[in-house]
Amino acid sequence: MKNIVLIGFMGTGKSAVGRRLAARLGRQFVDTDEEIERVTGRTVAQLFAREGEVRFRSEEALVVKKVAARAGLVVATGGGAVLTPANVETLKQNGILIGLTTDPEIIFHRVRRKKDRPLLNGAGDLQTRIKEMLAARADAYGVAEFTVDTGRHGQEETVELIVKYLQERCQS
Ligand code: SKM
Repeated sequence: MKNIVLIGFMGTGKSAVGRRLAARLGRQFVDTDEEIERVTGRTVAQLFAREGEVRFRSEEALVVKKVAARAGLVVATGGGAVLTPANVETLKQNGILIGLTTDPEIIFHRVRRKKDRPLLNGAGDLQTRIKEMLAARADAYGVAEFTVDTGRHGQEETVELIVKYLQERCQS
């Protein structure tokens, strides 16, 4: 059984939807950011601050390989995991890539008070930063074979849309 892999920008709801989707399908849920924190004993923010993004990305690549070696999981990936083509290849080998997206304004409202997203905590206007990052990453998130806008659909509805897509995919 293939993994179901959620990809998309920070604040699109990958972890919350992933947890609900896993419960709905009776599958195990893995969040790659949480797994990195478990393995390294550091928070994502600490890893970025103390050891830099390069170290974080190498831990992320290791976790991606580990989850892809397992089957039947629902996986929520970190927002930048699919920026590395090798991660995409690895995740696709045994996984169905599902995208979550929404408008920059909605993302801004969801993430503005969070302090655990180092790439959003830099200098400058947060809304502009989100817009620029989303535009720069559009192609990377385009690898998803099915995408849901979580600004238009609530979490339960998003789960049901994904389940329906998976059922139809299975039948075709
Ligand atoms: O994986 C974390 C980390 O903060 C980097 C990131 C990104 O590049 O979009 C998203 C988060 O999930």
